Amino acid sequence: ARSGLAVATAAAPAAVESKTGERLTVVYGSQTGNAKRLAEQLAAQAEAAGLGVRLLRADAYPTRELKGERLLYLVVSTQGDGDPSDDARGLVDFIAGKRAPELKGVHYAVLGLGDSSYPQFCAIGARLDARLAELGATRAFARGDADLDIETVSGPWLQQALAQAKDTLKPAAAHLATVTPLRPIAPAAPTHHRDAPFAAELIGNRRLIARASSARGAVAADKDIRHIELSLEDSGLHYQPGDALGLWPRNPPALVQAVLETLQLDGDAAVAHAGQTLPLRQWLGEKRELTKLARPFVASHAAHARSDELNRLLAPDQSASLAELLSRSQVIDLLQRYDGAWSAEELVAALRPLTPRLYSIASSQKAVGEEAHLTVAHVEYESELGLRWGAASHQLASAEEGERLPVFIEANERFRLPADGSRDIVMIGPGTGVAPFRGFVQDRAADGASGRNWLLFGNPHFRTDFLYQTEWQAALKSGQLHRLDLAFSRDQAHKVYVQHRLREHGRELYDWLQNGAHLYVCGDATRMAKDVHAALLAAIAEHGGRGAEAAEDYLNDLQQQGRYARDVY
Ligand code: 2AM
Repeated sequence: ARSGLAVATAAAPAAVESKTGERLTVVYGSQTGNAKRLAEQLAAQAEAAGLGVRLLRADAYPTRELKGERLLYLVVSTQGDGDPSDDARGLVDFIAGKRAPELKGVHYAVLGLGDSSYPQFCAIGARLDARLAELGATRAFARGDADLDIETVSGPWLQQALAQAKDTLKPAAAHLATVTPLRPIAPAAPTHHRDAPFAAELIGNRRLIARASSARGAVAADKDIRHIELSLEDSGLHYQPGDALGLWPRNPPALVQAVLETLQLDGDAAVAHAGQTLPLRQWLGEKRELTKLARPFVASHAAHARSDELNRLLAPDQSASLAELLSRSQVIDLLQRYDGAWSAEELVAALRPLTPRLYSIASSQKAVGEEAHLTVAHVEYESELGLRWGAASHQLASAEEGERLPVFIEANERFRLPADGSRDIVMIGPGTGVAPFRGFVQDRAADGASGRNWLLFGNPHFRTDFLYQTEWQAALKSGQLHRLDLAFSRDQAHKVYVQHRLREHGRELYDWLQNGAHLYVCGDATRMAKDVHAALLAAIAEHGGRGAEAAEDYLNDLQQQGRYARDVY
């Protein structure tokens, strides 16, 4: 449940350093909102229990106050390959670094969030946990490492955290003066949220790029990118440009059928699990992850299939091979490749709960009213054993007008247009990363913002992959878009990416930044965002006449000011 609690930001009344003693501090680092949600929940419960609490986003945490903490809880996520969330970067560096103070007398506990299909599962939580102990702080209780089925681990951890806080701290009443109030900003919690989604009607579903059709054997666009429009009418839901839409997907019925057939299980059989009884088909279609594979299921299936090959993959020295398997396989691949018998009950218990998928919203309500638009890459490919899909993207791509889909809004406070419309913005969004920038440009146009808008977009081919081509060209013509630089990677012998365009126009980029521009990056996290980051550093070094370290300081400073924001996945 959403609390109406706001985060004490850097602008909130500063706590008096010497009086942090009888207060609980909850700090979160969150990329997609899960860590934030849990931290808010914990802070609200502690506050309801009469304890003094302050809740801070990691980048608003005054690190000089670390050594004065009595009880500190960190709720932090790990991104893909072992990186912190953008908001926790500074805090993680500080705690890991040489300037971190001795922390004798500080009690703490860490809840890590992550995705066990990556080898560096919950690495940031683990690193902070170990380092705080090294600095002399006392671990109040064991770290939790929550996987995508977050609640399994976060539930007990939060309970323990609350109990520990009650034991350690005196109620706040006697210490009111020392408490930083949690300022409510949202007057009422929205009716619809993650745990109570809105059934939104699909009102538009069109292909954005042409699939190969030409008899002349022209470039084959093997990708199916969709422009999806959903109605939020009567939902009470509102969003800001930069926010994401959460969708509770269901698995493709053909995939559920394939699992049932492979395991020779009856889809109509009633299965009871965790206090709920549903037909197996419904468990698999609506409640369990089938399109993602994680280590725990591989381990269970290794036992069910008595497979030496799978058991070998689970050995510590095989982690690279296991990671490779996890990244290119689904549950069905494992079941089909390694014969093993499962009962319906065991299967439901072993599979992870289905989790919502987030899509950056590609529209502004100032332009589209009670609609939300999405740019969706339909994941569909032929594997050795048959056709495979991504759950949410396949559901969206195959949805017909009039169908209703369970959705909610996930706010993304770190990816916001400048409050001052006269600021310039630079938007770097290759592939479907362009989505939020369509919303940005719509919003600035509706506001009559005077700042300039510069978009850098890239994709394989001009002819087939120029997403929203006519809209961008119209926006250029009408003056809503001021610069458009394109990187079609496969239209020439050598690859051209958005970061190459950044370097080519490094001088202008630097001038824009010096002039107060805000920078945004959206799209692929593992390769693109890292390469773009490096290109930004290089451009700043070259055109700002700075050394590598000074360029890094410059970019860090932009990030601190909220002028370098990323929405990468
Ligand atoms: P490629 O697939 O031709 O290599 C959207 O996916 C676009 O991003 C594609 O044109 C893709 O090019 C490109 N891309 C791939 N790797 C990238 C990287 N490291 N940095 C920037 N763009 C990249």
